[in-house]
Amino acid sequence: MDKQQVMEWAKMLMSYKFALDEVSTKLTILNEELQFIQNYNPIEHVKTRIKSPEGIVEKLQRKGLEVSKENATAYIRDIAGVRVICSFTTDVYRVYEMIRSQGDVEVIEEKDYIRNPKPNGYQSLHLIIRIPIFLSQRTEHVTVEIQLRTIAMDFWASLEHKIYYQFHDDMPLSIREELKATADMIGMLDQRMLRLKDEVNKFSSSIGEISKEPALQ
Ligand code: 0O2
Repeated sequence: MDKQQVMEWAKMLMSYKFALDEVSTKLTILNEELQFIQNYNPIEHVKTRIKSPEGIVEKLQRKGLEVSKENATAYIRDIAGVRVICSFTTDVYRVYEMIRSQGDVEVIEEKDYIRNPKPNGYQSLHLIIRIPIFLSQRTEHVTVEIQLRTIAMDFWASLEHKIYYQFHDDMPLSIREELKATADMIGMLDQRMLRLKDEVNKFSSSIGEISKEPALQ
């Protein structure tokens, strides 16, 4: 790669970094506003990452595409990635609705692996969005992948990711089955937590207590 190409890749990655900053700010505003008006934060935490140049090259090659900046922007849609971790499944869909309804956010793809988990048990709600970033000379529209999931789903996915990297496609059947069984438990755990939260809220409203603690919404 010559100096000119290195500069072009660096400029491209900078645009993705700005897009991540935009999305992070949007999520912070939503969370802080809800904290202010409802005393409740649907978002536990947010992680962002830019795919490394090696990761982009590897994905292009895996897809059988020539390694170029143009192909990277056209075909790799998770160069900028945001992971939003919520307490409850209801929060995941609430944050999803809030993102979708922002005027400058264009949702170009959705994959609901919560309602339809992957065969290995993986659960998350994935969105590919396009948002504008305003530069000194022009406006660019940049794609960002947003993964929304609960704390429990994140726990499972992190562990599964590590295990997958040890075995790749040669994961022993017993481990695959155990992972699927634990994913089913995660699904049940999330449902029980949701019921528990509803129970707590019903109890709190029945005693009409004005609590200083944040509500479980
Ligand atoms: P990394 O290292 O997290 O970036 P595409 O990205 O469209 O070419 P695909 O499979 O159609 O590929 O996209 P999908 O299903 O939306 O998944 C993309 C990302 O979701 C993955 O990115 C993972 O982060 C996560 N993911 C998907 N399936 C699984 C899974 O079974 N287990 C875990 N732990 N994570 C998963 P990358 O680029 O594969 O990896």
